[in-house]
Amino acid sequence: MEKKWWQSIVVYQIYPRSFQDSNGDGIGDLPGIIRRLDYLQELGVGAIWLSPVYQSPNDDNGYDISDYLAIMEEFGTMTDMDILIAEAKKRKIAIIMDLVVNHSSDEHQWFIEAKKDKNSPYRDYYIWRDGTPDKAPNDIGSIFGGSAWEYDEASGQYYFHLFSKKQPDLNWENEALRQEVYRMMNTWLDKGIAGFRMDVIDLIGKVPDENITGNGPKLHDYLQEMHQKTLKGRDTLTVGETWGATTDVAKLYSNSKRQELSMVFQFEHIGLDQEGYEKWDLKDLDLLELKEVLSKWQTELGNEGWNSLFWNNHDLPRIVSRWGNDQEYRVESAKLFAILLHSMKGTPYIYQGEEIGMTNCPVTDFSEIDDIESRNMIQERLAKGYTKEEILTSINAKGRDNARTPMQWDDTENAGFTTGNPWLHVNPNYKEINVKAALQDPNSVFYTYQKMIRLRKEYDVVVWGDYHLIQDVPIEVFAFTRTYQGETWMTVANISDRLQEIDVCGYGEAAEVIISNYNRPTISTCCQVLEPYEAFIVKLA
Ligand code: TEU
Ligand code: CA
Repeated sequence: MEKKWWQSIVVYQIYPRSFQDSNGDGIGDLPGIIRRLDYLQELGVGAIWLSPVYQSPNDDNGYDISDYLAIMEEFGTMTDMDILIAEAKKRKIAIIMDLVVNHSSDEHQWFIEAKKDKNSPYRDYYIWRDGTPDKAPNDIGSIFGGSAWEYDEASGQYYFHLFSKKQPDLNWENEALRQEVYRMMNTWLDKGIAGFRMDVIDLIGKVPDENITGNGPKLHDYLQEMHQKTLKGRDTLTVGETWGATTDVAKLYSNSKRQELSMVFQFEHIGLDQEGYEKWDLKDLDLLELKEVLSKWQTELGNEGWNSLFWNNHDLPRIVSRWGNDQEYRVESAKLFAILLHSMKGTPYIYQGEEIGMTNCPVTDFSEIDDIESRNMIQERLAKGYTKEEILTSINAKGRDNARTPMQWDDTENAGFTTGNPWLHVNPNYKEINVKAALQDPNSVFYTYQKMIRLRKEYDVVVWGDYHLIQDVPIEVFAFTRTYQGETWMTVANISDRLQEIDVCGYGEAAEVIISNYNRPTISTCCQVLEPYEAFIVKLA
């Protein structure tokens, strides 16, 4: 496989609303991001994935777009966007934009026209079906709760929405719609962005009448057509958000011979602490399963695909709170997750604040909750008889606001995020956990991320090495080797707050400590006792 620039970089995800406010209105914006580019350069990232910055009524914080070629007023102007692209480029940072084309906003001109007139050419840009007010076309549910069908009285038809009713699904069967999307993508690519993160792209091939939503029959035809019309001949990074991807499906998307995408986000590990169909139903993580799932993805793509690696994004709880220990071992466990993930094969993604070990931000009252997914769930579960306490437990564990509290820059009021009133509460632990403090402390989580990014640039074994899971260790210990051109590195991570012992000298002696979150000068692969949340990488002799 031809080597690509996006195989040896690390991508940093920015949720613009929460990153840096520059004008005191309490909302992060593009000038704020520009101000922080030097920080991202110091971290060492090669690309930024920007969550949506397009014009939007913000029913789902920008994932409901009313104009794909305009910037959300609160975030700035198109000039700001051009400056961001240019300033990032100077620092060798590529800009990857979010492409949300499974649905638009109901305030998009296309939908306004479509709703107004059954005979409008835009009508078929969306998915309409006959029905009566009390009987929807079928019982497909919205991912945000309730039916996926919304009745439109004026026309006596329903329109389809897999997310909120302000996010009507686009009809990819319509040729003109597809061409509009490709034109829009080309406009952005011509501006100098380096690619797209494609929101719920596995849903665009849906066949609602047959109850098919994900992985529809024409999905890959559309992606190949998209590639021909937009990406071909450009050196882009594209990553599809694909909740339903198996390793075989991931190869369909990311085998470069098929000319679709660079890679996909797979979510198999993300579901491991969930009981049943809903993420709100919690269960403990089974570490054996985590090892099996991640190892399967490491080995099964082989040379026919490429992995993305992530613990976090704007939809997920913070990893140190979720599977680490955000109290006594916050620093150790945050570093452990960095060392573990960033020594695997694939392109790693860091979600803003992860690099300083930001934590979940628990709430005690429904009034503190902003996110539409959580708010809809509250209504649904209250109606089903759940208690307030049960609902809050789920939201504090899995709610999307956890990741969306403002970035913690320093210990001044509102964490240096804004001089005004932040749109969402700042985590009160900002006095201790913030970028300024992290940069001043050579032992901070930040420098572990910085080092892991540097290692990927400097050592081929991190990028290309073959992965091998080490089985004969305690369940709590995640250990593997990577081997490339005769060189082998071993990663060991104790995902527990108890001591563990490993004896893996069969793999070789440790010749050199590459990184250790307990700053050990030497490490043995024979009878080595591991401290709580200890993680290291050694080069084997
Ligand atoms: O997320 C897709 C998606 O399915 C999520 O709603 C997911 O089920 C949930 O958040 C799990 O926590 C993407 C975006 O990342 C998300 O922010 C958007 O709300 C959604 O698409 C609709 O555009
Ligand atoms: Ca602002």
